Amino acid sequence: QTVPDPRLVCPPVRVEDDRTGLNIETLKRAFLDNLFYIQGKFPDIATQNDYYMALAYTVRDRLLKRWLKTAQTYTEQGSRTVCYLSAEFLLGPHLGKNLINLGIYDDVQQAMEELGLDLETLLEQEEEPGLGNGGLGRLAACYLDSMATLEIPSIGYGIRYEYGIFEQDIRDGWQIERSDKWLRSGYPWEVPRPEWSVPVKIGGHTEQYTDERGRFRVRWVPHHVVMGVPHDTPLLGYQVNTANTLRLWRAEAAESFDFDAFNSGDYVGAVHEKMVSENISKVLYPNDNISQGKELRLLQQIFFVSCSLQDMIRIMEGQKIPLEKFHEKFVVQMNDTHPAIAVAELMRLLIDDHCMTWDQAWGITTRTFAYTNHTLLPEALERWPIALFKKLLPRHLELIYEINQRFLDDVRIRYPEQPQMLSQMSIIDESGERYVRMAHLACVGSMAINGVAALHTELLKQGVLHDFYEMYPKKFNNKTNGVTPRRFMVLSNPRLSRAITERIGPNWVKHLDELKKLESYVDDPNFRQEFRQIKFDIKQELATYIQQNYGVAINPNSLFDIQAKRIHEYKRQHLNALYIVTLYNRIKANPNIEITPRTFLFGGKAAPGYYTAKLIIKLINAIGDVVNRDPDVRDRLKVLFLKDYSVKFAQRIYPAADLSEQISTAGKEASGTGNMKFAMNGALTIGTLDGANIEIREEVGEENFFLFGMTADEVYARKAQGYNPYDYYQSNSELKLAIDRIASGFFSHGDRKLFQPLLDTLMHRDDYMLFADYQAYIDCQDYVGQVFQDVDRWTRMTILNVARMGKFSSDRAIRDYCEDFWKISPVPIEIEEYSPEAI
Ligand code: GL7
Repeated sequence: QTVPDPRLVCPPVRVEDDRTGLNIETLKRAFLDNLFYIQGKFPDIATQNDYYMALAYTVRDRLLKRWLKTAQTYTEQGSRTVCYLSAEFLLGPHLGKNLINLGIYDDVQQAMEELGLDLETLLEQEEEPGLGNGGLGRLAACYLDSMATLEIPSIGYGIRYEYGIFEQDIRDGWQIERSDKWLRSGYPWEVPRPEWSVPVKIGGHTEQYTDERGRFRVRWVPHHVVMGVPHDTPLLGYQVNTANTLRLWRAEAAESFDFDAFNSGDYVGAVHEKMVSENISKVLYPNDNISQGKELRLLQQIFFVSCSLQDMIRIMEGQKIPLEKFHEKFVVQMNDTHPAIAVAELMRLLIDDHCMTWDQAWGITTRTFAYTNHTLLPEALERWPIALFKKLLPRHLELIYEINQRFLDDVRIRYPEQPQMLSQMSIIDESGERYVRMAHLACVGSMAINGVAALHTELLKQGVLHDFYEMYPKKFNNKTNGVTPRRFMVLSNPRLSRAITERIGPNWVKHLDELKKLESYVDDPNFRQEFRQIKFDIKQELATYIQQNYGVAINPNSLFDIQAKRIHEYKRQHLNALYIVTLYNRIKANPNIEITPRTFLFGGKAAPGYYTAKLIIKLINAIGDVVNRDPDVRDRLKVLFLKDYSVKFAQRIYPAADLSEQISTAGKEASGTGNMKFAMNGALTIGTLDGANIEIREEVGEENFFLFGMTADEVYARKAQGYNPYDYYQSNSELKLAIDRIASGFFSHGDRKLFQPLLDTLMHRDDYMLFADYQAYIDCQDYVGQVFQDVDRWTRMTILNVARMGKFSSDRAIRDYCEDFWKISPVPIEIEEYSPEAI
């Protein structure tokens, strides 16, 4: 270790220092200072965005000491670290979360007030980095929050997409996509680290050679090289000093490779090459649960995986840990198969670049990786055509062939009498055009394989990964998903959180199981009254927002029935729509019918190329247009599609819900995490026995959950018998009436063709079995309406839901990962000047 020049050693930072101090006066001074020196504005011409930026920098300053200290501690201790590899991180806004985690939310609110500013307005300014599609990307963000809070050394590795998930607008009832410009007004939360850039090879060919020590080696001569530039964001835990790093890679052209063109005078050609390289991190693929198999997507995967693994090797070198200990220093968790190429890339780095033998490299690799599967949907399983692989990753393909050959030798020994096992389990699909099956590569290369809810893990073992389960039963385990209560309760629902803390103290925020203590308040009239009042006030605020932004008046006393998630046929937003049409038909048949007033709210994006999902959005809007205007309906029904659903908007939605729609076809939703966020905020769930719904119901009690529909086994059995949706249509008069009303053009200005594709699919295929579940859903919804009238009963149910959600904290999930196979324990971070309590 070199001794630093004493003149360059930082003086100890004082508590009242403008960059670290946490009292209100210091915060104000720091804020004004940043407004002047960073935004370059006097207050009289500053915009709300300038104020937001000044505040963001004020808060960022207060993270830095913790962040650097965290990294330094890990380096000094050589701490074992989780590397969470994910193509998506759906972070949501940082400012509010950082204020909560630093414990300065109220003080900053007051500081802003004293400056004549409104913290809420400033929080609204933040454009969230929408670097994910839905549940999978948000889960990664919740897990990083929990790892920091639990003081677990971790690095999140991903891609710094210039364009995140598109912005959704609705025009004439249709979804319109607009590009997302999250970097437009500046992004204060990251620090670029160009000095740690790494090269990534693409294309070309391989050559064999014998090295100076007479060893047989392979050299990869790439077609070109792309540079990955790390952009780091500190992620502070809740009331701890730990601030872990999210490291996102941005693609840049390697300087050297355009020189030839440049020197020969083709300046524009050289710049063109640069653009092509930079395309890699340009845009997030906007598909949720669908694999499109595009070349650029494979490039994105190898790009961030290679950068990340090279970065890990650099970190080990910096800490002087020999590379043989890679699997002791790091556990690499693969979030789905998007990073599964890592198995081949680590082999390549260890063998080709670091001269290890095959067996040594394979020993390390298979002790390093763990794979989380997030879906059973066949259209989401990634496979890449061999030809594409060979073109972009010729060396990886060779390595995968070798991995596969050795693996199939094991299969042959294990199943000498069953030759079909070879083709079934092979990493290469040879049934037609040849493909690399990424899930098989992930399974062979990992020490642990997990599903994301109990049912999902069971179905994996019985279904898609059955052969791997037979062969490696000990690798398989379940890790039911969780969500962070810091963002989805404390930040998004401060009033509920305060009411809870007043009763049971503040510890529940870090130990969500303590919510159990609320059960003793379930009959307390004060608490019940307060609980109801909070829900009502939040509903009223949402009603005001809707009035202002959509010009639709909604009744805050009505039942707020909300389905907010990506639009997908398996999630069955159109089943929900069929109930709305059914209610409407009942009103039209009998205008004085007694029904519980309801407001149906939808939110969620459809993949731009998913036509049926877009048609479902149009259908919901079309129904809303008619129902919301029909005088017969009075204020009993309102239907609204809320545009551009995002993490930021979700935080407003969950607290306002009475009823949470979790109505996927059983066996299709791996877990769901919105289901947890709604229930934590006192919504009751109407749901199928799918994903984590099953475990939520187990926890809250079956009497506090509205269950309907077929089980996953019944779904398979019904399909096997030969399912004919048309029979249901003909024999169920309310279903027929609902379908016929849509088909008649009633909701589409007489256009009978508009919804026909959707209706045809339902009547003749109905892959997601809406018709089979229709009656059970209608009955259950009618029952929900009745129970809602019984205010005492409903309140009791909602309190018990909140009280029993402890299991669904992402802290519990992360502890399980740590204990089960990550084998990592907390590393507390000490900061000289303050104790965590003082934060
Ligand atoms: C998903 C599942 O669909 C969802 O049920 C699950 O909660 C989430 C996180 O585990 O992962 N799988 C998937 O491909 N996407 C998901 O949201 C996009």
